[in-house]
Amino acid sequence: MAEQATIERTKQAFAQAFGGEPDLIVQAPGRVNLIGEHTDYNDGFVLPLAIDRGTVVAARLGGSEIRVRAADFGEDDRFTFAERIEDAPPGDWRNYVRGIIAMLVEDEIAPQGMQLAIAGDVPQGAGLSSSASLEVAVGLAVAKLAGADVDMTRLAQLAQRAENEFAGCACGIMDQLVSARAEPDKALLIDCRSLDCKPVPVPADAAVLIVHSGVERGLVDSAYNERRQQCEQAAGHFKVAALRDAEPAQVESAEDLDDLARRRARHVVTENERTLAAAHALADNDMARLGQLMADSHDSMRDDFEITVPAIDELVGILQREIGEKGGARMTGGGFGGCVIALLPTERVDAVAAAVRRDYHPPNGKPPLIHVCRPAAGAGAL
Ligand code: GAF
Repeated sequence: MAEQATIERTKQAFAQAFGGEPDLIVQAPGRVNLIGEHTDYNDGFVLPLAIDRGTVVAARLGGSEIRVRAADFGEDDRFTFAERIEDAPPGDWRNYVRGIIAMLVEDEIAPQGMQLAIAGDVPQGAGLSSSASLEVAVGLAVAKLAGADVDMTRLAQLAQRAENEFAGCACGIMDQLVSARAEPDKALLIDCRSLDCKPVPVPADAAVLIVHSGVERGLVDSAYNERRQQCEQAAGHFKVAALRDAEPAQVESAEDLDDLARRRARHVVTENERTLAAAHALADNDMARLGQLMADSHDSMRDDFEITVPAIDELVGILQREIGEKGGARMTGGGFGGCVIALLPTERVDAVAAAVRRDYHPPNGKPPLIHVCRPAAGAGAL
């Protein structure tokens, strides 16, 4: 859920760019992942939640083309889908918008003419899924303009394809699905094979603490795509459809597997087990167990999947030391920078945040950005 100021900014941008009032306004949140990293594209399990930051889209039917104003960049786009919708240069925000609209056109859910104004408040490059929230928000706005009663899981799948085909990242379904289907005060245990989503209550006295490491994620799609390929090769080695189907013992005992492939596979199969165990621990309010699982997850990302960086390892160490057995901390998201998530008792937040400000010195030389929230709602009309 985006902030009120972002909603106001979107309305103003709409009035400036197109005049008058929109027909509808929708929002879709960014996300943070409690546990289950790089498991989604292995058909495995993830446990993310929506944050209180998102993307807002104000939309109106009309005209013969699609006109878009991106308030955050002061830039525009306009196109028709009489011909194939082309992608924009790599890294351009237009790819996310064009991508999801192209997918909706393929699904025959898109009006020929419309105006969209967009603004967001998910920090970019932080690994909090600003792009998924943009895709889902635009997709929902366009589907609603078309009068389509689109299923939210289907919308998330289209948004994932937009990211794969237009933005060039071979991402899994987690970010788009949690943005579309999250529930307030709950994390979502997602089975990324069946796409079943099970809400898991986050204890009322717990807070979600997100700390930006000060390491921007930047151009990391190639490293992400490489991990995905390594997982697919390992699945091929075990002759299974996806690493979700491999057993930890099988990974350990395979004789003709090189060290790198074994470590990549070990991360995924053990992370799936940890994610299922973490959902139980969360539901039971067993914060010590959850904290241990989060610590093990971080170690596995550092040693086996090799997606952390030294500054993040240090930040996680500080958080774990301060939180003790009352919660946990780990890197969250695709890796190579971005944010760390901690779950801890609300009453401990101020002391832990003070310790982070005192002891952690981000490599960008700025004070660490710390955000505290509770799990927010998924995408919807405002
Ligand atoms: C990124 C991807 F977009 C997700 O699909 C997921 O794989 C995540 O990295 C790692 O868990 O956010």
